[in-house]
Amino acid sequence: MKKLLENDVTDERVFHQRRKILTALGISGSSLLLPNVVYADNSGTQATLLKPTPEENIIGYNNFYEFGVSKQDPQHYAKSFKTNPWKLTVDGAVNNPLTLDWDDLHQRFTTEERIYRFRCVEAWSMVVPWLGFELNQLLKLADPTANAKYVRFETLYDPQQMPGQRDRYTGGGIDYPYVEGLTIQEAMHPLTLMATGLYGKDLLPQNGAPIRLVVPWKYGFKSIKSIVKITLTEQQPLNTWQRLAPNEYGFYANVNPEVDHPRWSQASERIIGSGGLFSSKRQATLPFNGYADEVAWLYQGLDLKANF
Ligand SMILES: Nc1nc2c(c(=O)[nH]1)N[C@H]1C(S)=C(S)[C@@H](COP(=O)(O)O)O[C@H]1N2
Ligand SMILES: [Mo]
Repeated sequence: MKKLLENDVTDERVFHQRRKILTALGISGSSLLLPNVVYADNSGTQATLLKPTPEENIIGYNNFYEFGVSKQDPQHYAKSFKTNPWKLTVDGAVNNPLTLDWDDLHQRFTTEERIYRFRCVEAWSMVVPWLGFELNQLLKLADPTANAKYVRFETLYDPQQMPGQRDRYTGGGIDYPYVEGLTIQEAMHPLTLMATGLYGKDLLPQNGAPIRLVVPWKYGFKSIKSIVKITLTEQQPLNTWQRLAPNEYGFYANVNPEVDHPRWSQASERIIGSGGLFSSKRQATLPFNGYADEVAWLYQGLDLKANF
């Protein structure tokens, strides 16, 4: 990644040290602005800086069913996944359809660092120092028409490279390609990120290289990986997990400790990287994953129990 300031961060210890220094200087996460690098805490209800999950956990404990359903599969089976050259098209209800290549995705937009909580619907969580740009930058370039009510995202379909797409068993029964969707208001929200890196480096394949969505107030499955197509639509897209199990997964998927999954509680979460395999700590799950101050207004008047 060319214009990246985090290039000089060589290891995780240095990364944490630098953050400690900034804290000591009284610089809070959300107010610190360096050229092209924004440390956005954005935690809403919690003023303290978020401590990133160790890198080895973020790149070694993954959900990416195209590469297998166990948490270690993606790191193993995505090793030689080709992410450059890449093509991302933006089409549908836009005045200016686009096709972007790998260089566009890494150079055309203002890249920042955003440290976000990440909460999977399976009740585990991490804190990830993403690199990326606001999705609204890309959408503004495409210039949505008045008919653009929703944004539909699609992952690459390439069974040759993605073993999970060849086989119902290893692919978790999903009908590929993986699809996700947001309302246009959610997509334009400044917290909604297109991530191209983490921990100061380009994304690895298991985390959704070369470009993936990050919507920090929603369950992790909304944050679709390795995107090749973005389509502005008038109708609400049918997302992969809702299609597979509509009684368990909805369109909105906002993190909500008060609405349990039919098979488990969503009131608390296991903190990945907080101990050994059997000793990790738990913490209470926050409404909208801690981003309620920023995003609750998007859902005024919406029944969040019915629209899970
Ligand atoms: N294409 C695609 N995107 C995906 C998934 C997937 O299986 N395929 N899994 C989702 C789920 S359930 C989660 S929790 C996050 C995991 O992201 P991470 O592995 O980078 O932590 O990716 C999401 N995006
Ligand atoms: Mo997830």
